[in-house]
Amino acid sequence: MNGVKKLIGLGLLAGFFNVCVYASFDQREDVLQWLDEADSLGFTKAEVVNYLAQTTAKPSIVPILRNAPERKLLWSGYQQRLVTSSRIKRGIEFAAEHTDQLNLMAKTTGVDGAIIAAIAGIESNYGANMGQHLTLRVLVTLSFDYPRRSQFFQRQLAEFFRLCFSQGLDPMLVKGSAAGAVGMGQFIPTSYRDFAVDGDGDERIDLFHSKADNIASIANYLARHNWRKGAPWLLVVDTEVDPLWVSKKAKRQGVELAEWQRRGVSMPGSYDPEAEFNLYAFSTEKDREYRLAGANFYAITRYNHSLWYSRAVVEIAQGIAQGMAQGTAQP
Ligand SMILES: [Ca+2]
Repeated sequence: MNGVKKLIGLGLLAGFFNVCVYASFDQREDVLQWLDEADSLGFTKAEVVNYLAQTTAKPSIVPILRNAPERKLLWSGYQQRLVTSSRIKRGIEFAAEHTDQLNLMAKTTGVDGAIIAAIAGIESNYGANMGQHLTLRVLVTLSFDYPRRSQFFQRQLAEFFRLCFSQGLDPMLVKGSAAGAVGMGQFIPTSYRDFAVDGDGDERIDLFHSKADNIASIANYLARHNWRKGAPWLLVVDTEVDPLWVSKKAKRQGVELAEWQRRGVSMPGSYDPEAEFNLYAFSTEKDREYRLAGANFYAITRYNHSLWYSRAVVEIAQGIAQGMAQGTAQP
């Protein structure tokens, strides 16, 4: 941790003195060694060196990642910030605007349109804010000046070059988040490679310009993480529970619903008794709220491992679904 702090300090100093402490990326041994060992990046190595020569470090990115807000709050504070009426209202508008495609996704992948919309809402405010950081600059900084995650980000960097090459994008111009994620659903480069799909039928996968490609890609991401059509998103538990039953992290394997019921846990509605669920707790200022979550909640946690994030997606989606239902009921 001290090493990282030192690097951040040096980085800030470098920024202050107009970047004279660091050698530029194309001159650094660790960078050149990475490039030497990398499998084909699409571009020639000389081209990659040229891009690296034009890229400066952005040390301020590292603290942005380290201060993820949810570590300091209660669920209720996080909920207040993310699950807002304006986000739900915009989600209803987004769903209305893209009804045909969302319905098509529900039909072909089983993923509910409201869930797709909610993820787009949290990730990028429905595409309005897909990130203003230069992706190459972010990924190079995190690859080589953030030792704790360097392997992860070096994989993303390699994939980013391949992506730009295959999609005909200029690596110097692509923009996204402070963690190198792009598009309406904020896909990191390896997710782009593995899960992004063509939604508008032009045979290109373009998460920078095509809303249809983004919608289809979010749906595909969840489908590929075992989304189950019609299964519940998250069940409210309003009975006493044994705190030992609570899972602290998202888990795929769970306990059959019939067993939960045998333990005296009840919930509104009736569901497949053999489906597996986990119990999660969410703290508010006054108490702890309990929820049972099955396969679909788990699929959302594959998008972002945070239980809070995933519950926020569900609650925004519930608001959107409710709004959509009211909309269609009107003449
Ligand atoms: Ca397309």
